[in-house]
Parts: sequence; structure tokens; C-alpha cells
Amino acid sequence: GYDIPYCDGRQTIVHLFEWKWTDIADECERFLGPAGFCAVQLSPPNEHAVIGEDGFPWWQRYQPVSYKLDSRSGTREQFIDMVQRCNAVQVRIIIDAVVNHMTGLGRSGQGSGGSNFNGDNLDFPGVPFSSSDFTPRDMCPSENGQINNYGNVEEVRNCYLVGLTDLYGASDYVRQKVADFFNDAIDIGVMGFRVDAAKHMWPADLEAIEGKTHDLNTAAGFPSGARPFFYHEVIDQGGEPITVDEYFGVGRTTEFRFCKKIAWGINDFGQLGSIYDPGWGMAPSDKALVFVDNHDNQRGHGGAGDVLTYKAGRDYTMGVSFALAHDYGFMRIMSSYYFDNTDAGPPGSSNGGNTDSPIINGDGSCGGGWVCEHRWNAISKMVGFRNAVAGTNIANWYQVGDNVAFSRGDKGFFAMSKYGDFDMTLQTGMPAGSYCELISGCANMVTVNGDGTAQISIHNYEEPVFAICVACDG
Ligand code: LAG
Ligand code: CA
Repeated sequence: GYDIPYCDGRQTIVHLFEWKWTDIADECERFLGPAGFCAVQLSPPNEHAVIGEDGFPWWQRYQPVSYKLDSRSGTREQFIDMVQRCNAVQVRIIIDAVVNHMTGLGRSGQGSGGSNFNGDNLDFPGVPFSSSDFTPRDMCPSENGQINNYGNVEEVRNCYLVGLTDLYGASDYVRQKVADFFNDAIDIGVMGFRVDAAKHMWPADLEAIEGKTHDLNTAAGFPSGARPFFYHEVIDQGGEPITVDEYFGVGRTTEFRFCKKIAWGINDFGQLGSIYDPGWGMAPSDKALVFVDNHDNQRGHGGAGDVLTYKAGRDYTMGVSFALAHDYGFMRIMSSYYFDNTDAGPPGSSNGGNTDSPIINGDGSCGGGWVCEHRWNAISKMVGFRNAVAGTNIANWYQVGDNVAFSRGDKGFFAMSKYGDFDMTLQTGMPAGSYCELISGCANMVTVNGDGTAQISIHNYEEPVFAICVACDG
């Protein structure tokens, strides 16, 4: 199926938003592999518009010019090198695939890979796509050709999303060009795809495109017959006719209600017990791709709402740690650069030049404008916890006031205290023994008694999180 990642049991994807390929290759080797990450989600790797008049914003990468692997993050050669080096340390690569549309109307010139294009003329010779490859005007019911009414399914899928020229996904030629792009990446050794704006594409078109894709590359270490992993960006917060379940046949869906649930739960621990709410239409665990924030909603784009971001500091640490400890969905962590201006591109990009590399400080944190949430102590340790308890469910739930704790089967135990002040004997469900507390880096040891109980203590305001597990000592 398209909903299974091939990660040897590793459980967490990290989105290295706007990172360069050379830096990602280094990060796979020096950090992501050893820390137990499953995969990196890239920014769109294909040729895109270069929008100097808006200061080379991050969102220029959501305006494709061709499927040449030549973007602000690097060249095709650098892309191939990154895929090979990451695969070699068991970290897989997932592409952000922007295939609903090409550039906006009114955009023209040369893309990041040197191809000419003209959005108004629907002319993209780098693929090539021309006017017949775009959704016929009479199939879009809105007056101005744009998406205005999210209550009309034809409009959401056949009209122009924020002025972006809409590809005609029913055309076999368009499907084949997209599949060729996917197959090029698969043959290089990529594991999967985040499908951008999938809500604006017909599920049948996605099914046809996916049906044309190759199996994953066995030379890159994937099992024979393995199908690519797909998750579809479908912003479904309830209240609209398009719902995530329409996409379950073609892979997983991004679960945006999870972002809200986590934000609400950190605000009020009493709400942490119902993070997965099927009554609200949330995707079942084996179909959900979950995250605390993404590159859109952290800056008020793409169906924002109540979300925690790196700007929330210790609340963010709590939200991501809880999400990693939970058993719901396949998890993606956001890794950001600092921003005030919501359009700003990555560090170093505002003059159109090269993106700056992250600086790795002596204590393992990042500098140079990069936040590197994935390297925050508690978050990176909880990635190890999630791997160690994979396959178990939540048990021994405890929540009173501003404290929460639970076990993952008999393999691990997690606790969190809103104000970093907690002492209680709780049932851990774990075998008797002496365990290293992960967040403290084994500075604290924990004794689980013969009856499964243990004294759980949290005395740390900044990182008010506790975790022990059977398979993650040391
Ligand atoms: C997505 N998911 O469905 C991406 O996650 C999201 O980041 C993309 O929008 C969107 N779909 C289209 O791929 C981003 C920005 C938009 C930006 C767009 C294209 O959130 O603000 O639009 O990328 O670059 C920009 C301008 C618009 C303009 C449009 C067309 O902000 O004002 O109309 O370009 O020229
Ligand atoms: Ca569309």
C-alpha cells in the first residue's frame, strides 16, 4: 500500500524546510541517522519561479516551472548525492511534490533551473506543458476562474488556487509527466512524496498517477516490490464537503485537526485524553500523518488556526514531546528558520544568492538563523522513545490537573508536568528494573518495582518531560 514507510521501524519524519541538499546530506550522517529518524521531507526539489520583487520568498518554491531537479536547495547532482548519503545511514528522502499547478498567472521569465516560462500563456517548455494541459476554463464554475467557495467541490479542484495555473489531471499526458517526475526520483532512491495541495486534485487523478509509479529502488535498500509512500496535504478541519477519507485509497492524509488538538491540550491538560477524535472525522491512526505545526500554519498560511510553534518555547517542547509519546498517526517534526516576516525566505536568501548553511554549535544546537527543533534535547530524545515503543498502545493513563502520564504497552512510560513540578508513584506497566530517564540523558535513574509501580519525578521547568523505556537505555 501507499501508506507504509520503509524505515526499519523508525517512526519520525523531519521536515528540513528550505535546507540545502549538501546540508541535509551532512545532517543525515552527523545527526538524523544516529538519532533514529525515518526520513527527511524536503522543500520542493524541482525547478521553480524566482520572485525577486517579493524578496525571494519561501513560497516561490510552490510555483513550479519544470520537473528538472534544480532548485534553491541545489542541483540534480547534489540531490543524487544527498539521497545516496542519507540512504546509506538509513534515513529516507520524501519529496514535497507540487503537481496541482504550475506558476501563478502574471509570472514569467526564467526558473531556478534556467527554463523559460510564461504563466499567462500557460507555456512551460521545460516540461513541456502548454495550454491544453491546464484545466479547461468551462470546467471551473467560479466567475473569475479562482477558488472562492470551498463549499463547491468542482470549484476547489478545477479552478485556480490563489491564481496558480491549474494542471488538468484527467489528461493522460499530464499524468505521465507527473509520474515521470516521480519515477526519476524513485529511481534515484527516494522513498516517498508529500503531495502538495492534494485537496485541489481529484483522488482518481492521484490514483492514476500513483498507478504509473515504479516500485522503490532495491539498490537503495528497499525490499523488492515495495511501493512508494504517499501522504496527501488535505486541509480538512471539518465543515467542508471535501474530507480526508476520500484519499485513504491513495495513501495517508495530513491531519490538521491534530495541530489544534495539541495546542488545546497543552493549554488545558484535561483535553489531552481525546487527541484522536474520530467523531470529528479525524483519520484513523494508520492513515494519519500528524504534526504539531507545518511550514504554512506556523506563519499563518494554509488553514492556520490554533497551533504551537517554536515561538512558544517550552510549550512547544511539551506539545511535540507529547505527540511523539502518543500512539496516534505517523509523526512529522517541523524544523524551521527564525522569522518575523511571514514571507521571508531562509537565512541568506534575501539577496537571491545562496541559502546559508546552519551552524552547529558545540552544544548541538543550531545557529545562523536556523531553529533546528529536531535537535532540541527533549524532542530528539523522544524520537528515540517513539522508536522503542513502536507497535504498542497507550495504557495506564493518568491525568490530574496539570500533570499527565501514560505507558506504551509494557515498553515505555511517559510523563509531563505543566509547571515542571511532579512527584508521584504510578503504575508504569513495565517489567521490574532500573531504567535510565531519557530526557536527563541518564542523569536520573528510575526503579520500577516488582508490581510495575515507580516513583515518577519531574523537577525541570524548561523541559518538564519524563521518559523511560525498555529498549532505549544508554
Ligand atoms: C500548499 N498546500 O496546499 C502549500 O503548503 C502552500 O505553502 C502553498 O501556498 C499552496 N499550497 C500552493 O502550493 C504558498 C503560499 C501562497 C503562495 C503560493 C504560491 O502560502 O501565499 O501564493 O505558495 O507561491 C503566492 C502569493 C499569492 C499569489 C500567488 C500566485 O502569496 O498572493 O496569488 O503566489 O502568484
Ligand atoms: Ca486542481
